[in-house]
Amino acid sequence: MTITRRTVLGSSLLAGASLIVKQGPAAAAPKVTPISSHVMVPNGSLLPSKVSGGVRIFHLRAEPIKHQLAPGLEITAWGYNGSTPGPVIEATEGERVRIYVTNALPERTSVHWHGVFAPYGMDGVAGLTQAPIEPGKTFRYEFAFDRAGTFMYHPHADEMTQIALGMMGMIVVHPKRAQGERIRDYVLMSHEWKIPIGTSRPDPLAMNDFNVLTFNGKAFPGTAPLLAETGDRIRIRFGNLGPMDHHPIHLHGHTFEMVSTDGGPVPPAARIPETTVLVPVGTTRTVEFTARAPGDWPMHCHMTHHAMNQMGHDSANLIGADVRGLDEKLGRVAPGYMTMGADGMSEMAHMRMEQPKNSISMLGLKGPHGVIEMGGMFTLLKIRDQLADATTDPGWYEPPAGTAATEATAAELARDGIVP
Ligand SMILES: [Cu+2]
Repeated sequence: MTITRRTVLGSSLLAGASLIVKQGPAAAAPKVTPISSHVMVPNGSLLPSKVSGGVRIFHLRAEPIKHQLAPGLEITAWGYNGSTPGPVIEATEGERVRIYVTNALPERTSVHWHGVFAPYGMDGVAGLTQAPIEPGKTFRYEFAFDRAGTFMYHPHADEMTQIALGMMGMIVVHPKRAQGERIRDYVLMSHEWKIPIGTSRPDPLAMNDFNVLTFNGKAFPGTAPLLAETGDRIRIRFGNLGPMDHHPIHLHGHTFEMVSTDGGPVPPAARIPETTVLVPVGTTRTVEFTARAPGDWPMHCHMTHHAMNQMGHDSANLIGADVRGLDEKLGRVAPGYMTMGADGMSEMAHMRMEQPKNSISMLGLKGPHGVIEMGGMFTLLKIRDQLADATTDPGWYEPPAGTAATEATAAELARDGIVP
């Protein structure tokens, strides 16, 4: 019996750790290819693992959790190992894995390995391929990742409730032969929640009117930025296990190509340049591109309601309404009453009106030039010519003097014959 030291997977944003594991006789153990590089998971983590007898071993715990979606909004959700989405499972093509799943939920569950070619009996469909994992029980799944790619995991028992409450995660399987390319490899999982203002329990019965949209379980301004240096190759692995909505994810200032889906690689001849990639429910979409220029480039779902926080969708439409006199009249019965919305909604983000506890309606973020009136499925790709280090937010980008939009001067208007 020999004892060897191997690196275990740590959170990409935390230091890696080491673990001593016992190994069986070398002759009996299948060869395990060590993972050469790790993906980065903004606001998330990697599921720790250890290798024993040539098998990579993981342990998922399905459990109720407290989770902060954004500063000011904490929910009671269900997740894995304390988070939603659960930690990313990372392995290498050809590797055999053993994944233990402990059910600490009040109801039965199972785990389906979405897109993975697992043996039928490991497919994780409660009642069909296996008995459900009852509360308090631990099941063992074991299979080999026989192809590289980006996949997902989620329950296949009371799916509507369990997924809506936050049970899902991503799987990254690296190719056996490392490509030798230096690349910033990011994982972003989308989700949507219905959380009535002032409550903390996502509504699993919701079929529309989702009001909090997240990347890796965070709504802007809770989303951590992605970082890169000018000229870096960047890979972003998007996954979507939201209940109902597909998300067209748009990146500013760049074009990218979709290089693979959970079905496999896209042949190079079929790749087309895009600025937006549609990530339908139940799919992964992996894009690659080069960091073109410094800036704090927005990346967000282009559905406007998905880049907002807790908007009410059942109010009267006041745009363009003549509300003169209304404030005074209503002020008699409701002192301080002020009609909003007649000139647009922007003012709400700037005034940050008082609102019920535990709610983030119209929560914006103070940027370098005023309030950024975005929320939800919105984050920033911060590119600098040089970063201090791989994980520290470099602050706001200031463009070189004379290269930003500013108010036109009278001389400029006169020069170009523009009459405002
Ligand atoms: Cu969307």
